[in-house]
Amino acid sequence: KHEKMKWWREARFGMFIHFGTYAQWGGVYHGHNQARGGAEWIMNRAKIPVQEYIDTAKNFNPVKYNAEFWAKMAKDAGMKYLIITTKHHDGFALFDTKVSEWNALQTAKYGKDLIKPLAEACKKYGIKLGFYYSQSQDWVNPGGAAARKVMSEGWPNPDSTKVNAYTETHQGHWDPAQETKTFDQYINDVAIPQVKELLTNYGEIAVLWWDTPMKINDEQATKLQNVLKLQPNIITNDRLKRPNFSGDTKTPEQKIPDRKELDGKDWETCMTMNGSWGFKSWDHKWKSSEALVRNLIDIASKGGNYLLNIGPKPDGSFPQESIDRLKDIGGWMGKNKEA
Ligand code: FUL
Repeated sequence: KHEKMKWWREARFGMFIHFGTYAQWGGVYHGHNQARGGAEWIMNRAKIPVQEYIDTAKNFNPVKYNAEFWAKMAKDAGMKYLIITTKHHDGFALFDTKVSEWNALQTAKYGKDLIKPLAEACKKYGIKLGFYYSQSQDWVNPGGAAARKVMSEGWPNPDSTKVNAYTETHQGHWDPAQETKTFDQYINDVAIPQVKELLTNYGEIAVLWWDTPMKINDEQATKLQNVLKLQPNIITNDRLKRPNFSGDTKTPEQKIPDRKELDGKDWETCMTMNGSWGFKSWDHKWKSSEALVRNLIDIASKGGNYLLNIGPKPDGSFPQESIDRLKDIGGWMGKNKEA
């Protein structure tokens, strides 16, 4: 274990990327700003019907997506690794998958694998590549889990009370299309084969970043964990299943632990630059470059890693505010190297 953790412990700084068809909504549903939470949650928060969400995704066409630029931005900012959402909770795969048509190649206008060029670009720039994969929640592939989040009263439509009552009796689901298969079928027929594809088709993968460990049982988690043997040196986080599957790293979210909380485990603070992981058009509360550098110093001095997030726009470009901050951090890094 020590050996495989070596690069990670020295890395200190990585790029998180939350990209998917949720970027198209930008935190707005039918003219209403999303009431709460990250913009990548809009489908669940607004209880968007599965078919409507798919129909919107058909127009997903990130023509400005430039994997080389993404990897170079990470490199120039002093980051050593990059973790991308290959599939977030909406279940949309950014990669070539044979087990579901709900992917960037078959459903979206774009029609191409977004992960392949990123794997090549990361290799070129010496950036380690990691995959985020939402193993439990999947709101479009039938059988996937859905966290129970209530809609705000009257938002985005007056029927919210009715919808909330429905999700209450349907394990968080809001559309019958989500329940035509069992969770076990989803795990066996979608999650496991997709993780196999991810760990087979893109070369060396440094990290598997699981998320929201709900509904999953020990047997299902064990099966997913066994797939990791395809990449003997892969590092995983603590979000596959709780308890019993602690993984290699702890994942404080949006916060930096106090010294007294640290217990000798490897940890990585993931954080947004504004308030959302996925692109949110109307969130202008950006942290200053100075605040981000201070966070990095604080985290590094405590022995952790900083995983700083970018939520690309629907056309695949980085928000200018994110580019500005990455450049500032890179400048600070450069100055520090000279000194
Ligand atoms: C959370 C997710 O639900 C968010 O959407 C985001 O991916 C964050 C890093 O983890 O728990």
